[in-house]
Amino acid sequence: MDRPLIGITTDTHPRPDHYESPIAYARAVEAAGGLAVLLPYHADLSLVPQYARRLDGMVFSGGNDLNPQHYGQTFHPKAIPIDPARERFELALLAEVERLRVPILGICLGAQLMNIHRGGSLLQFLPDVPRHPQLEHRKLGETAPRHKVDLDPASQLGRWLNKREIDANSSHKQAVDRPGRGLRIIATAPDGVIEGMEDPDYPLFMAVQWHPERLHDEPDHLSIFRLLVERAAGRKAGNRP
Ligand SMILES: [Mn+2]
Repeated sequence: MDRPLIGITTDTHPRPDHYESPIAYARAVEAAGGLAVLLPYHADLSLVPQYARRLDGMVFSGGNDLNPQHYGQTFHPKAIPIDPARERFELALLAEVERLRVPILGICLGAQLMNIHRGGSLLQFLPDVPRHPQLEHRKLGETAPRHKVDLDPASQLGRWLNKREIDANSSHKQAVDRPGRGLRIIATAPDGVIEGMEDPDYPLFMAVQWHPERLHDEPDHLSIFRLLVERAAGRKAGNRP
C-alpha cells in the first residue's frame, strides 16, 4: 500500500533564489512511515486547493518571524521577518488543509502560524518576558538547550506517547501568548512558556514549539511524526479506498 503523502513547507532563507529545507524534516517523515514532499511557496495561490487535495498530511516547518500586524503589533527590534510570500502561501495552504481536515503538525514557526491563523497572538521576544525560572529557549551556541515539557495526559499527544512529560530541544525566541480559537494548550515548559497546542475537535491539528525532527532518532520525538503519519494514513484509507 502506498504511504501517505506528507507535505513539508520550505523557506528561501538565506538564499532568496533557492528553496531550502532542513533535511531532518523529510527524514523524520520517512522514518515515521510517510512519503515526504517539499512544497514550493512561490506558487500561484490559485493552485493551493490542488496541493491541499493531494496531501494526506501536512508539516508546517520552522522559519523566521511572522508579521505581528496579525495581532496588532509592529516587529520587535530583534525580529527576522519571514518572506511575505512564504507567509501568504502558508496561511492560504493552512486554511485549505484545515477545511479539508487534513492532519496537521506544526513545528516552531508552524505552531506560531497555526495560532495566528486562529486569531491568537504571540510573544515576540521571550527574553523580554519576565518568568520564574527564566529558562533560555534560544539556541545561542552550537547546541540547542533542552528543557522538560509537561504534557497534558488527556491530549492526543499525551495519550499517544502515554507520557506526562518529554525532554525537548529549544530553538525559539517567540512563543504563543494568547491561544487562538479552539486551541488548547497541551505542552508547557517549567517557566510557563507554551510549548504545544491542539484543536481537540479536529483529526489532528497539533503544534509543538520545539524541533522533534532534529531528534527523530529518539523514540518520543519520532513518535510525534508517527502520530501524524498514522492520522494521515487513516484519512487516506477513508477517502480513497
Ligand atoms: Mn522551549
